[in-house]
Amino acid sequence: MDATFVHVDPAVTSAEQLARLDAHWRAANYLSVGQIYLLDNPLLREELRPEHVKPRLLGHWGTCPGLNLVATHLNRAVVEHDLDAIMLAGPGHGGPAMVANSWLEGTWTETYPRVGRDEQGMARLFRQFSFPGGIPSHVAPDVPGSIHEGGELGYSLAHAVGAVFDNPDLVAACVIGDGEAETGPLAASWASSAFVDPERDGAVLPILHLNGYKIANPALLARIGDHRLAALLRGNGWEPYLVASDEHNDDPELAHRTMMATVDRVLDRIGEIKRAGRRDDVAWPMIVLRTPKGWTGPDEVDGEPVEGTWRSHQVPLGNVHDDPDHLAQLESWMRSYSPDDLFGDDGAPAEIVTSWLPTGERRLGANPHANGGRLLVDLELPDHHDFTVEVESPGRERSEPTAALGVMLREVFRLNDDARNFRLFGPDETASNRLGAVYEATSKAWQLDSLDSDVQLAPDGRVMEVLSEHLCEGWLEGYLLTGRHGLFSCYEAFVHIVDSMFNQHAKWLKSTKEIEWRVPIASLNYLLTSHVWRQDHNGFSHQDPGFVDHVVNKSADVVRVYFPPDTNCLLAVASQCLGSRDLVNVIVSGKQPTMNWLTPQEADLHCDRGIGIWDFASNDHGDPDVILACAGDVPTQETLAATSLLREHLPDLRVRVVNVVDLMRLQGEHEHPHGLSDAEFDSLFTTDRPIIFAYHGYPWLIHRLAYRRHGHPNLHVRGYKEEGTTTTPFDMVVRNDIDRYHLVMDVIDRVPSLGPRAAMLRQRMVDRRARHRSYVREYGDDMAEVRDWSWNPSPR
Ligand SMILES: Cc1ncc(C[n+]2csc(CCOP(=O)(O)OP(=O)(O)O)c2C)c(N)n1
Ligand SMILES: [Mg+2]
Repeated sequence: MDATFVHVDPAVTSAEQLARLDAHWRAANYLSVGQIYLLDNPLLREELRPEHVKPRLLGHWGTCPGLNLVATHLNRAVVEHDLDAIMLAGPGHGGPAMVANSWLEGTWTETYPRVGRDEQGMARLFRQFSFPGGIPSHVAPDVPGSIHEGGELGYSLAHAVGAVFDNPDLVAACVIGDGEAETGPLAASWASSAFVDPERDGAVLPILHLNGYKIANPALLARIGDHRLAALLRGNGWEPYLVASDEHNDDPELAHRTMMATVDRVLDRIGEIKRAGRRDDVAWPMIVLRTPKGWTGPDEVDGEPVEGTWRSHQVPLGNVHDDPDHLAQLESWMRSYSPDDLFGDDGAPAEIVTSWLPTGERRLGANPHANGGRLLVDLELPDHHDFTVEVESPGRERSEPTAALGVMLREVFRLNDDARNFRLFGPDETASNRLGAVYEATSKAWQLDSLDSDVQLAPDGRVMEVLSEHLCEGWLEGYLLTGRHGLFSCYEAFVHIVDSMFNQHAKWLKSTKEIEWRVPIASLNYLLTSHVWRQDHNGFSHQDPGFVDHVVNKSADVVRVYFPPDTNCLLAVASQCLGSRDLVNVIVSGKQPTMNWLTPQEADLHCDRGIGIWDFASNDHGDPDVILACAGDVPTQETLAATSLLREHLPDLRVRVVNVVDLMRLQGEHEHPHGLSDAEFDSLFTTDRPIIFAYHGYPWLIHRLAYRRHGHPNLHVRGYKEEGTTTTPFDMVVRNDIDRYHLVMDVIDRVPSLGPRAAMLRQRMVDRRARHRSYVREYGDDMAEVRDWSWNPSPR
């Protein structure tokens, strides 16, 4: 094997072919510059004057010529290889390039008819870019053909891989910035080569763009030398082919010829790999593209080198309005592309630019995979009642919620086996999260060697396990964006690793809701388990319920958060989430044996409502002295245990138990589509009685959601307050004052009528907490009265 890159001899091709490729590339470059700079005079029919230039110059030039080169050559390959292809721009700040390509192939005008393919349309194309009322500067959802905005760098390759899962004929060409390649998620993404099945999946074609620079610094991979870079890529399962512009960079012909030949070769190689089928030593081909940053732009500005340096990253000529030299340089830069040869008198692209481009849905901006909702087939869901547990009496028996969900997911896999449109993603935790029943229907995807001691690995497995939350998230997003379904199960504490990726996906969904032609896609579903309250063998590092706090910052149109209190509720909620569209659903549920509270029918009703009074636990007869509210499986158990203590010791106290499954019900109806009206909220919580709320996560969130409610001054929330360690389950709740004894104390402290009457009970609660503390230290386990507790209240 070659020690460094594979070199392919430049193609021997006709002058016409080269002229066509170069014309397309120059046209795209011209349009990219035009978008950054011009308000008017789009074809430079007049001498350029300051008033033709935008008042604020916003955009990124440096990456555009590289993206355009890739798009030009991908277009040729789509036609000549009859490819079904999409293109992802990792450096999504190169928005002008992708918009330019869309306009040239016609998809922009089809999507936005106001922006015609003529002079006036070109003026509008230029004006709209990074302009109020226009379009964003990045490859945002507004751009036809985009599934990847690339605003936050790092996710391009993971998205591309997710896109080709179960799309055997799709090629996802993915440009990766050499700066982007320094990010953790992108660095991890190279490992994806071991998860793409040559038979069942399509192919990703990574194009690592070594333009040498980021915003203000050299890029690492451009400086480590060919041997180290090639070794890194090969070690990750890729065979790197090099395409480099000539030494002086002033003759693109060599780049065109090398790119042409190399693209042909790598596509042939992909074909060979797919024909050869599964082998554990597959090295997928990829391209290392070495061209100068800001290629074809100004060579020098104000005496400083710009082309081929970091200075070309954004707007190379910044002072066009006031500096006649800058203005002249801009004009000669734009004229260097010979716009008169590229666009006709009417401003439409000339035949040489577009006559050979792909047509119809083969155009990069029209490929249906990039508007995944168009291809979305409903997930066939089993009846979740087939997996529910029987509950004869509430709070007597326990079951493992996620284990039941695992059985339901097994059936989801079976029912959708032919459609091949569902996958489960997780960082090595599917079994640990007790979802192991899925392995009865499918295995874990794995293309490498396997040993006799390995279990449930198979090249065509549909469970994706890799110890990178970034990859799980990125793959799933790519899978969803191209019209499929999935679920990400993750330890609650470590899902924070993808906080930022969630942000970006939520922003994408919010934006697409405002873009009529984007067809809704399946929701991004998180199952957060192994949660804060039950980290018995892991401790403090694993205790962090804050992802939900992060999630609720996002647009109410997009986010939903569920705390099913038991197995039957988890099944009802999961079933609903799996069938939903355009949302991010977060489900938090423990994997440990959890008390069964509701029958399947009660669970359905409760989850439909999202919040409700638990009649079986309440004795308020419509006039409570106190409301005990709860959200989350462990807080629900502590609340019910507190309720039974109150019923035993203070039988006259009228207690109402309210359980919250759908956290967004707490918000106002004008703030969230699931929000309760004030009237509903007041009837549940009253406006004047104390509310003791036991919440799964950080208590402040409940205040944040309910701060406008009439009863808010009476609301007292208990939750996780960052007290934790490796200890018993009950010790965890005691340390955070959310235990049953403390909840009883809270009630006594807040119900004015109790006062001295309950002083003795309060003291007993203090004593029980003290006894608990000494007991766990002596025996290393919870007291029997806690461990063996079940709901058995005194009669009303
Ligand atoms: C995660 C992240 N960190 C920082 C930035 C800010 N940023 C925007 S572009 C850029 C440099 C990108 O360099 P590269 O990937 O090489 O792209 P190109 O050279 O093609 O412009 C940076 C740091 C970002 N967009 N995303
Ligand atoms: Mg770069």
